[in-house]
Amino acid sequence: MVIPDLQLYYRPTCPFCVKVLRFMERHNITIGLHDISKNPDDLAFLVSEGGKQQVPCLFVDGVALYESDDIIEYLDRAFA
Ligand SMILES: N[C@@H](CCC(=O)N[C@@H](CS)C(=O)NCC(=O)O)C(=O)O
Repeated sequence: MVIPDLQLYYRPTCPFCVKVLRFMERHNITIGLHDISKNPDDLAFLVSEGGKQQVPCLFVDGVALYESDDIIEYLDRAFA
């Protein structure tokens, strides 16, 4: 499987984000990371392209995937 462009938007204080980040760490998964609490441009991008400011949000080739369980399931399949 060709891995598409993957960009994770998150907040370090969000437990759902921490769950996704821990999963990535355990599986040595490295993708683009965007802390929306640090970068207003990232927050603006998340809202304009994703449609809401909920985190975590994984952009898969520019398409927003919300929900931590769905993100983990996607990463699990993509990197298995
Ligand atoms: N069911 C979601 C919950 C995500 C969630 O509640 N995220 C909070 C931060 S911990 C959030 O972004 N709240 C702001 C919002 O929804 O606009 C998941 O598992 O990803």
